[in-house]
Amino acid sequence: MASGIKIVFGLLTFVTVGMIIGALFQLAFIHKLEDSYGTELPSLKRLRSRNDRYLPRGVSHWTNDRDAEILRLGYVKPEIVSWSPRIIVLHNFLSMEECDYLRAIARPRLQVSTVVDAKTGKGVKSNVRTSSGMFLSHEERKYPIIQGIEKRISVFSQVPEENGELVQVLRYEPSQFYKPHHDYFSDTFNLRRGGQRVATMLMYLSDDVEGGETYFPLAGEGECTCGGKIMKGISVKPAKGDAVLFWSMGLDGQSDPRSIHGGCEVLSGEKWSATKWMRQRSTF
Ligand code: PD2
Ligand code: ZN
Repeated sequence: MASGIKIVFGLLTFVTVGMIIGALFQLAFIHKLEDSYGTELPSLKRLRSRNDRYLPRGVSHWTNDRDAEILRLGYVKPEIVSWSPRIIVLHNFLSMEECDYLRAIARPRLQVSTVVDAKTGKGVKSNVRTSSGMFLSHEERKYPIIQGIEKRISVFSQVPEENGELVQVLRYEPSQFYKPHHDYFSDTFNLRRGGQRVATMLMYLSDDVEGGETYFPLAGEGECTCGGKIMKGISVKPAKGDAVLFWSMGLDGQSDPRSIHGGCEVLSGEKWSATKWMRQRSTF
């Protein structure tokens, strides 16, 4: 009888110890998995290691978080609007602070806007465009906040920073507009330094504007609104922080006449925008 009890006890002890050892092994296995994947799913880890072949060993895309901050990764949302002409809207491209900053430094220096005279290449006043504007200076280009914006423009457009002209800030009051035009030059004077304009990043700095859309009459097949009117083409509504990037050159390397665009009449509120034109070569 006593030996029967001993056998049962022995078996119970064996099973219990076995279960404890099994549980410890399982815990160790889970720990090992967590350590090797971090918090990522296995599929994400595989994807990351595939991308990491472009980086030196041991360097992560996210090691330098300052880059992610400058580029506003995770905030900027691209929306392709048209392939020909090439137009893409980058939602949340600028922070609210960046918009307010650009408006604040521009406001005291605004002057009646001009257009480029095709014969002389000089800026002249015209009823083609009735806004006020100013250009940031070379000195202001060195300010960290401006450098951040310029870097973001160059990364999203893949046009080097040095190919960019100085940023122009514009203000449109009610009834003001910019008639449809091409951003590429028709004169030879302006081609001398930097070559032709290839792309434009147009950033919206204010909200609560009625009208003031950026209008592309030769884009798309449908209709859109422009300054309260229904028109053929595509228009982009100004929304504070959004930007529209469009290309003045087609994939054939030629100036694209379909890139013709304008700023529709502002019906109410104030529209503020900032333009960065990008050239074929360095403008320095
Ligand atoms: O500010 C605008 O909406 C606008 C529209 C068309 C600006 C430009 N063109 C430009 O600066 O080229
Ligand atoms: Zn333009």
